[in-house]
Amino acid sequence: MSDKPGLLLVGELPEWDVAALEQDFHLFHYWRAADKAAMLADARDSTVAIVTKGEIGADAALMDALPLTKIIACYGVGVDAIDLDAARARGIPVTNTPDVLTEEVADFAILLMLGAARRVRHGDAWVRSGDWARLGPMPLNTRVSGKRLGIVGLGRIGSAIARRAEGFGMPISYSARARKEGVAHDWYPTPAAMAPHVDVFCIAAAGGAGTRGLVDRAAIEALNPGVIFVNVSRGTVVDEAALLDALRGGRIGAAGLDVFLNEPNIDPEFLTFPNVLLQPHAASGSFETRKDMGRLMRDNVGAAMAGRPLPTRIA
Ligand code: 8YV
Repeated sequence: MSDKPGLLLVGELPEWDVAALEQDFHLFHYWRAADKAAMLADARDSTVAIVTKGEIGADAALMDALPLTKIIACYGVGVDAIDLDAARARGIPVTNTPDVLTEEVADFAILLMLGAARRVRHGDAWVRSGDWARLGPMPLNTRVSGKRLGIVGLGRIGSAIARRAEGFGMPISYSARARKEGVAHDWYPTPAAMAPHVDVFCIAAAGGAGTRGLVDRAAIEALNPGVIFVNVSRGTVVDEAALLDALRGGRIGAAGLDVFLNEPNIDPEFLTFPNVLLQPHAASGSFETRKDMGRLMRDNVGAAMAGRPLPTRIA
């Protein structure tokens, strides 16, 4: 038995974070445990920290299985998959990794807009398949610059997307519960109210109970035909059945999707649409950003162990 305190890794982390954590902790790699219950029983009397990821979270049962837990540190900004009420009830602080991924995710939203509208997948396949030489130029696609952009959720990431879109000459509107002080963009109280006024519709709202199904069937049915549809937030924010109906019906011109319900086992129908650019929840996935996220996550864990204030406590 190790004399180091235990730390449960709920999901897989890059080797540099694993190596750094191993200096101070005995790691329980929960994500690769064949017998998860046995691992929790092993970890119970020594584990003082749970490290999880945005898309995986932590539930009350996990917290109860590790009663010495002093922190749940999320490697990611979104804590919607963590049962925050359960953590609060047990006096366990929760931290996340805000700011360090904002610009990266905003870059990715622009990439999805451009990649979907300009049919980047199609162009790549056109070259590789020999269609270029055989058939000539690929079919035409859709411009992004100057088009009207609507952003669902103008938080840190939504605002960073808006800053970039200004460089593309895009008139910007946003939907949010309340108008944001000092923001000149057009405001709509709901995605459905905004939908008819935009050509590019981009979801950047935080996930969680408060935004579940926020982009509802009414919003999807109110989209302009040919709209470019992008989601870099959470699959839960969208009525996915309505989105699939709109894709099937040809109402959406192109979509760039990084997030889905039931990741990574997404609805296979998404694979059937040639005008959808699919990504595996990868918006924050550059070396640089993941290193920054890991550092911030570890700073939070270190602070919890030392009894110092937590740098980015969210609950
Ligand atoms: C993931 C994310 O956490 O920050 C978030 O909320 O969803 C992502 O950055 C990332 O994939 C790490 O697992």
